[in-house]
Amino acid sequence: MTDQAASSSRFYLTTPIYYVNARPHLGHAYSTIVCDAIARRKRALGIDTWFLTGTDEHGQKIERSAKLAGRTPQEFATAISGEFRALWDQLGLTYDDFIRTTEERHKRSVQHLFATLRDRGYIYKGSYTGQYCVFDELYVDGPPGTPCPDCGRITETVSEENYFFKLSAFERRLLEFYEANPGFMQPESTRREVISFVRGGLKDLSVSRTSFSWGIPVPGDEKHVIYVWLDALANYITALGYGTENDEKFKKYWPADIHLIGKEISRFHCVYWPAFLMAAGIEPPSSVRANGWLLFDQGKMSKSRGNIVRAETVHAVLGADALRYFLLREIPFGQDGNFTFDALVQRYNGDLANGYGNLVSRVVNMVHKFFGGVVPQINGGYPIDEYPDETALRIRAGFTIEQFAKRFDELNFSQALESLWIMVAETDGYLTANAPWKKPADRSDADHTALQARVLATAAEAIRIITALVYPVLPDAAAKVWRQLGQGEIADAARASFLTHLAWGGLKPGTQFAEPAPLFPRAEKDAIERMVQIEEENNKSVIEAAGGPSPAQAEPAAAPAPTQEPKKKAEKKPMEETKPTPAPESAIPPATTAPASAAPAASSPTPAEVPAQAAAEEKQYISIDDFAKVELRVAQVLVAERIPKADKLLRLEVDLGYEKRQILAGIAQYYEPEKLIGRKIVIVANLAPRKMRGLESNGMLLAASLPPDGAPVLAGFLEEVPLGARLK
Ligand code: ME8
Repeated sequence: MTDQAASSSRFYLTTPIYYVNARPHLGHAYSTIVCDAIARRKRALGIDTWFLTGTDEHGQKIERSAKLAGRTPQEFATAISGEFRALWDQLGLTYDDFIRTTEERHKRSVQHLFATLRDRGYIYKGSYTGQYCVFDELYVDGPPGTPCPDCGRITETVSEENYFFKLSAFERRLLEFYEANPGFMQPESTRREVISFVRGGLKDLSVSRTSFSWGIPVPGDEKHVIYVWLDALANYITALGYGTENDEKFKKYWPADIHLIGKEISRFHCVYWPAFLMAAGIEPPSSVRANGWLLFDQGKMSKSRGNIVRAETVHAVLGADALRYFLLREIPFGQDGNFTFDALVQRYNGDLANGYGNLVSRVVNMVHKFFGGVVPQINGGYPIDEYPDETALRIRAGFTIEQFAKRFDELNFSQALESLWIMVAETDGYLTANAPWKKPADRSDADHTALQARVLATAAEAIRIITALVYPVLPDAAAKVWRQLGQGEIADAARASFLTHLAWGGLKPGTQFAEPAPLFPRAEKDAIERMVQIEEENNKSVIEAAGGPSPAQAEPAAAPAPTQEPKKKAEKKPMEETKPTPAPESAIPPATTAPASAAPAASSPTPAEVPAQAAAEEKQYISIDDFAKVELRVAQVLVAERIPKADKLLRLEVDLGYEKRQILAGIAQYYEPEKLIGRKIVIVANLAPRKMRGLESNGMLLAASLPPDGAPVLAGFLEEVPLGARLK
């Protein structure tokens, strides 16, 4: 984007649409906040801006999460989607539209896209047998048991009749497109990765599924549902009314200027999406920009790792602006960045409370004290030569306006803010050097008043410029300062495109200041403790609502094993001392906190009931020797099949490394047999053999049991483990 886009009259930007399998966390907030800051600046530059966000609600992953939570997929999706939207509203994010992929407008438009692709000869029917990662909703090349290249989880075997998209036909066109549009993908690491993926050769892509039904039916062949990524990516045009009579927005805003995404979904956005669009005869987006990962305790913040922090927590203690400032200032956009409460509070106190906030308060208070709150006229009276800093400040302002714009528009937010804070520091230094609060004995009263007028009017003007520039990042604080400076509502100024004519000299003498009001009260030592405590309590309530802690239930039917995340030993973080057991990925809020539209399943225990049940069960301890009698070992599923006339049982053949066994397991209602093949599980290896339905079972597998109906979730491992390894 940068200059070109900034000078065009319309701007369309999007966030990823978030999966509704878990509640929003700071990682989701990060991408959405970045978009909000961009959108605010564009609008204040007089650019007709459309900012889209939403939720991705179809697919196997959501279907399974809903089942585990004892809800219908629609109920489940509505509850979590409502949480995303409520959070964006709480944080004051100014999205123009929020799309849900379960909405009729989206479904119709996706079906139109599918039909268009088929009519244009890019979709054909075939059959797919291969591996699939449910967690990433990704087709993976390789034999059964192959781990997903993105998340490392063991893939499932899928064998289905599918519709295929002729992705292979786009290899050359995509490479030519990347070449002709060097700004299409950023950062550079993403660009290189995507190009090498395409150069490696593209196979046709399966774009429908038949083994489950939670999706948009293929038009004319309703036993197929459309592949969730085709469904999801299409949101960027369906929300604009593509393929409907009401497509003015599509005509006006497409192609998107920026699809802002997390780096892990670059392939979908830089390969599949432009190929789908080219095939449909639609122009690809202008750019895809990938943010890096927000890390916490050295790992990617994600619910399945149990290392999340919620935006609500920071909002409750320090406010939304503090969170926005930290994310944009601390993390160079495109790189991974650590989130720590320590660093957050340090930035808050250093840059906001003691920096900008203190500067504003000093100047506004002095204008009140010395000039009755009215901006004084700067008039001769006191020789300007003695205050060369004043000229320097004016030059600094001009330079900052330019540099901030350039850096911000390149999405280099961190350096943009760094340059702005140089101006904060210089304005502070200018005040201190001229000390308008102190009259030296050898200065006349008239000279001193002239100095005060000059220095305070100059500093206030510098603050006005800083505030206008920082508005997209600190909208709440900027609104307060704008009022204090007697400038009225900053939102009105933004609507009147105030950033297009931002220049030194806008603060007129005679302007009446409003009363000073605190901006960023200093965060005391307990701020960190309070945030940690809020997180702890939240996690506790999520776990209780889900039926008690159960570490093995991170997400449905997938052995969690993220491989590409840093494995460094985590430093001792404030969260660590008290970090609770990770809440399940599928955990959704108790009905009391869910939107009214999401009725709880009738049989779900209420949050109050669950702990009560637990307390009722009397604690019975076993000794370590008792535990040692149970031989728990790692095994891999080689064969899995249903048993005739036993609808709950599966027959498994598992490999313990040193021997193979047959085990019967009552999980047939929850796991498709073919999807278990290749998975590593945990079994009780020394359980006495017993016969069921005429077959001998030599062991028992371990699974968490979820309320309300005891749905099992198989235990698994994050790291690679050899077969037969003993659990102790
Ligand atoms: O991938 N650090 O949805 P999702 C930075 N539905 N950003 C993070 C993050 C972290 N730790 N965690 C999440 C999907 N994000 C699909 C997208 S789009 C057509 C479909 C942000 O719920 C980041 O933007 O897994 C990432 O790409 C997105 O949330 C993933 O959200």
